[in-house]
Amino acid sequence: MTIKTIRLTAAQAMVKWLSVQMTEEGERFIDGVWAIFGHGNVAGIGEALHGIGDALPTWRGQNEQTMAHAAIAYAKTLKRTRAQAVTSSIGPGATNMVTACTLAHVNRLPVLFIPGDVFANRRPDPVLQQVEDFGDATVSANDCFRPVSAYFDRIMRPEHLLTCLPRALATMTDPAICGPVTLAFCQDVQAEAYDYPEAFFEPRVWRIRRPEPDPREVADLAEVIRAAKRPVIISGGGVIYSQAEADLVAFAEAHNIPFVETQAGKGANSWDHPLNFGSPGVTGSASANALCAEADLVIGVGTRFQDFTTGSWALFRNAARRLVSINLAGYDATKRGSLPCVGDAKITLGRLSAALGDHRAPAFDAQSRTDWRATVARVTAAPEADGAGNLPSDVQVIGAVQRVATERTVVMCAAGTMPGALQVLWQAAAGGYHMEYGYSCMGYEVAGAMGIKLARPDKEVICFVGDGSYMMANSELATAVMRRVPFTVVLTDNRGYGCINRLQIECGGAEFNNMYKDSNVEVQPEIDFVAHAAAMGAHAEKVGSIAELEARIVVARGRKIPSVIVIDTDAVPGTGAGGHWWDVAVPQAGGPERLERARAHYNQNAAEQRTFD
Ligand SMILES: Cc1ncc(C[n+]2csc(CCOP(=O)(O)OP(=O)(O)O)c2C)c(N)n1
Ligand SMILES: [Mg+2]
Repeated sequence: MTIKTIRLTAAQAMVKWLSVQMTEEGERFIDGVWAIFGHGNVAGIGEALHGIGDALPTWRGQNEQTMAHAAIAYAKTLKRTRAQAVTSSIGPGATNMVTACTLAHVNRLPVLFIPGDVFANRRPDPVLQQVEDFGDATVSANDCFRPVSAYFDRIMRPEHLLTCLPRALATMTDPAICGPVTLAFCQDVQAEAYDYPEAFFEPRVWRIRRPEPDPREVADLAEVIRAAKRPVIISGGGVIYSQAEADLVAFAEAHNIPFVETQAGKGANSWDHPLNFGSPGVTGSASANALCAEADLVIGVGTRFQDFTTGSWALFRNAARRLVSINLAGYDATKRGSLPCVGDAKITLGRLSAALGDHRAPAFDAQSRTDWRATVARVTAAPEADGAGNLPSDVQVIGAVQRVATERTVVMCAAGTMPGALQVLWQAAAGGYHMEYGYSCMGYEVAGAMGIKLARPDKEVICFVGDGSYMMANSELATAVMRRVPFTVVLTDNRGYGCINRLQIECGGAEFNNMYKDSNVEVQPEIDFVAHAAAMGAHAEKVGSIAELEARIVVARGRKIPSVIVIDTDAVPGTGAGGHWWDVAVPQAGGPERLERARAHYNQNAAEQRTFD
């Protein structure tokens, strides 16, 4: 039997194969490829991408890390049903992506990383940018991707593609092990010709499966839920990835169990559902935290119980508390001694509900929820004009955006004051919240906003970014300008790393090296963010008041390019409501009295930690 083959370079084979991997909806799973070329990808992958044209589009970014951030935000917005690829040269282009790859890994999001790699044939070694390891000839800079990829491979022969590409897609579309894939592609191999079987390039549909739970685990869960007096549901990001938002509400309603939403899970259901008590944990609402503190049964659904969710395990204080965990990953389902139920959230909630029949948990007090709503209204209210010239707080900025937000609005952020403040205070419409708080990576914001808008052009994307995060990475703004991807950036300038400054104070430290005023500089900077953003072609302006901010966000809706609205804020006030202790290790010896006080506070809270059920 002769097998029909087609002669292609390995790079041509890779892009041809990627272009025919489809979703059930008939779209490419890999939407396109972000690329910055250099040696190690320009001649091989670069030529192949040019050749394939619109069948797998290529987009040029400004920085490998941030173009990967855009890819990550795209996949998160589309609930992991589609992804993008990112390719770089060898060396610094590749290692620039390691942070983004880690971010995707922590958040369990699919991205295909294709860094160029050194020559497999080793003829020209050491090539420009090659790491030379004295003791291990197989080491390259791309080994940095190994611990932060869901699947890592190095393509050292053209025929490796036959096995590694299907594995790559299998990983990215597997809901239990989903994460970034790194295919480090040796540069000589990219250019090498090979006779690939024609059948390899037949279009293939990748279905994202929904694993059934084990009926015995469902029965176990039903039994503990029946016995619980004060159960609470922790609704995590897995609820969104499983598209189980309505199922979660149906379950909560049928069995009279209130729910709280984690950072990754926030916005799965609208804030105003009567059973939605807000967010739990370090940056949680008072109503959610009261519920969690008293709960005798904590039902995690699609959550990995990150420390912000658990208040560093000091939040669930009921001595009789029991943890259960519904999760696709056995790893998460069995965490901390929880009673596991491994399965897809949507399917599992249905099975569990059937097992519970007409069981309803005892009545609970909903007053805390009403009180909390009043608190939110109070702290986010526009400031009274008192003529004193005080700067608005970040929380008042949130209030301004909230008052003009619509059902179309998606707010997003990643690091700084705003993620915590938004988790506590933002009243999210269903699907209106995008927070990268698995890795909380400064510099995700601007590029992430572009990724969200690319995934959902019908949405209004509002990006909150601090002056610090903006300074760290902003240049994809230029990409968004040239690609005509509009979103609104609300840049809160408090002249430094405000949230870390507050953390430093809380931990008993001196104010040091966070705000410019406390840093080793000759002159205090006056960074003109408006001029900076405008120089990249964005619409940029500064507003002097909360009322003006509201008005300018509305006007920005009509633009085809990003709008950057800068507002000076007061760095001192925190959220002023809600919250819970966070374990940040305080020096255990020496120091002035403020350190001693912080230490006493720390020890008191650490005593509340319960790290195993
Ligand atoms: C890449 C990265 N480096 C450092 C940190 C630690 N960090 C978290 S928030 C923050 C300061 C953020 O400052 P800014 O963006 O101005 O926000 P603000 O807190 O002032 O509102 C720092 C340094 C991080 N999360 N990510
Ligand atoms: Mg700041």
